[in-house]
Amino acid sequence: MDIVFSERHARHAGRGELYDGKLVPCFEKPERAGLVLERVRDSGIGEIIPPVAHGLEPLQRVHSQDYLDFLRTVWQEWVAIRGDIDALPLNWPVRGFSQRVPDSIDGRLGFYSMDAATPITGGTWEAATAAADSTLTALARVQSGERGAFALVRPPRHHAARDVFGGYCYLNNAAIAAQRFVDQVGERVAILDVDYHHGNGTQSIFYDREDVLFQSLHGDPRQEFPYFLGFADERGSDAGSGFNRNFPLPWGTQAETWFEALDEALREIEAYRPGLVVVSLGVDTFKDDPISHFLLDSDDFSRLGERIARLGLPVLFVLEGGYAVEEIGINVVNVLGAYDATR
Ligand code: Q9C
Ligand code: ZN
Repeated sequence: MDIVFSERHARHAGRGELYDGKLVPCFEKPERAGLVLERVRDSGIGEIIPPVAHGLEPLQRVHSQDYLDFLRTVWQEWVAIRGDIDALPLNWPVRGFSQRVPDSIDGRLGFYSMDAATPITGGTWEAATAAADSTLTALARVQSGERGAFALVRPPRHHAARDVFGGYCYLNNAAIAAQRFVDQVGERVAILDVDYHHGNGTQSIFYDREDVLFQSLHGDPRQEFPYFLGFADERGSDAGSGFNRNFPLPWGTQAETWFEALDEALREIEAYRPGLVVVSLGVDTFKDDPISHFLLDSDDFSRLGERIARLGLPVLFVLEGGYAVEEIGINVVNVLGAYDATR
């Protein structure tokens, strides 16, 4: 399997996030990608190739132009006023507020975001666009006949919506790739989101569409971030009715329960007969993940790779969360290695 990777991910290195009432070092840090890369190299599961630039057009198919302009320019404006410290939002246009885009930089940071855990730094745009290019390059490998490809990218993506950043995500690359495939190939896409957190951004982008099926297993939003989306009764709207499926699971969920939900999601994907499966591959379901509460073990990630392979469909894997830095490389390679070994 081809693995697409760019060193430019390291340009995004946030200093801090607001967590449990404190500004703490970011959990989503460059070492994550380094550790996955090291394991991928050692395992010999495939060739590591650099991304090809794809420009802004594929991003514009998923994100609004005003949001892309904001992300691209916000740092220059922020650093001129505040100096070289991370930009973090502090105010949000909640119920009863106008949805007008403010002129003030603090107002716009709040308008385009959903949490105070997702800093914008001098290298955020460069890293996020490199991740988009890597994902599109991996997609091109699958489109040219590879059975699977892996976008080894950060920052992650699945919380980013059409015009919202948050949950450590800025551009929704899984959605960008799915849309690209629909545009270029004209076949349907299924997105399987196995990150511990609900992929609220991906869900919202495709919620009213029947040509992209979204299936997500995640911590129950009654207990877990992102708190306000990811409930079982969210089944899609309009033409998209029935093409969104959430499996919210409680803290402490063990492998057995998790795999029952996975099998149901896989059955629905099989019945949908997509031309491509995009896997939002978060490994923060691991038992020792520092911010999560599921109990999967490293071997369970091999079982996941096997079951995905049994679909017999082309798969684009994109890295999402996973913060137990020692083990994330092992867990990711277990998924990919088992996928490759299962025919
Ligand atoms: N007390 C991804 O895994 N903070 N994002 C949660 C809960 C945000 C995770 C705090 C977690 C975002 C891609
Ligand atoms: Zn996550």
